[in-house]
Amino acid sequence: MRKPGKIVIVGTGFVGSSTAFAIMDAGLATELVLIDVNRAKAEGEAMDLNHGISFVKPVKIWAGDYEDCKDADIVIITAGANQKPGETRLDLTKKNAQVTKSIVENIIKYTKDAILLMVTNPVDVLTYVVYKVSGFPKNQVLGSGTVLDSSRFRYLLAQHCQVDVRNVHAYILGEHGDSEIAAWSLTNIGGVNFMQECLLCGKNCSPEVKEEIFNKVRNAAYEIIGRKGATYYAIALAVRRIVEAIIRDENSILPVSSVVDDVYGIKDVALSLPAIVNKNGVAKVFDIPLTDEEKEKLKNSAQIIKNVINSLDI
Ligand code: 6V0
Repeated sequence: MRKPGKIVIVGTGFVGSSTAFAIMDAGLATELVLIDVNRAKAEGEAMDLNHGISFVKPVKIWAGDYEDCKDADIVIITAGANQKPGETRLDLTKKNAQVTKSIVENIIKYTKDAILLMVTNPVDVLTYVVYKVSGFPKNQVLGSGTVLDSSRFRYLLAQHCQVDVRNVHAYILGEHGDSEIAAWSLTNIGGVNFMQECLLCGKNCSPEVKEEIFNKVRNAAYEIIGRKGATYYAIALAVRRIVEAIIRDENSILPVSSVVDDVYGIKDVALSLPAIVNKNGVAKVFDIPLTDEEKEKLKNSAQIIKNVINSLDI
């Protein structure tokens, strides 16, 4: 098992600082470096976290610079603008693509070995930008993808069925955004395929109920942003989960975003599919058995991301 290592977080806003807190609390790092263009913000977050250090496993936390990416196991990028009310994730693209490009150019001056984990939105497009700008192998670049969306999906299904969320296995795939798809055919509760028969009530949910659950997943970020201005706790826990899978070499199956090599004809684009995550990053992307309708929706989602990538000057 890899030892808890050095983790760098670039961007210490809501998402970056919540992620730092989650990683610190989980004892996943021995060194945690915070970098932000607003140096005072990174320093303030480091001070605040350090004051709780006596309550967690030993970890050194400091506000650093890109030189600190040397020897890092993982560099997490959460820097950039966030979604404003009414703004789609894709609206953010041009702004955040330039920010991402300059950050990655700085990171790769100091490391060729770190796993680069993208969180900034639109996460699939920017995961691709990280891949292109870094020149790193595909396995070494991933995005948080639909790990968060899948957690929202599992939570809502668990609520609907009144069952422990840990017994619900379900994936949101494709874009982390408006074109994402619910892979209903893969959904199972307690080992029973949800589409055949619900383990709990013995019936099938109507298409209307399923559509309502999926709409709540897809619109979750808009709903939260409309109320509190940003989302950060659940994404921080999703990132912590990905980091854990890497640091502990878990071979966990997570729907992270990565640049895929010909899945249903989809290639040269980053999007989420169930993948094995371990110390090497994305070890394997699964060619999962979807229905024809789900495949078409996945291809559509890939095309939407690709169109945005093609419109960028990177
Ligand atoms: P925020 O609170 O505005 O923080 C962004 C931080 O980035 C600020 O502290 C900035 O100073 C810093 N920053 C900006 N430019 C640079 C730069 N060039 N170098 C270093 N630091 C820089 O935003 P918040 O933390 O709420 O969101 C960050 C990103 O995460 C946004 O793009 C969100 O849309 C995205 N999210 C992604 C999610 C996902 O599931 N992938 C979920 C929630 C938010």
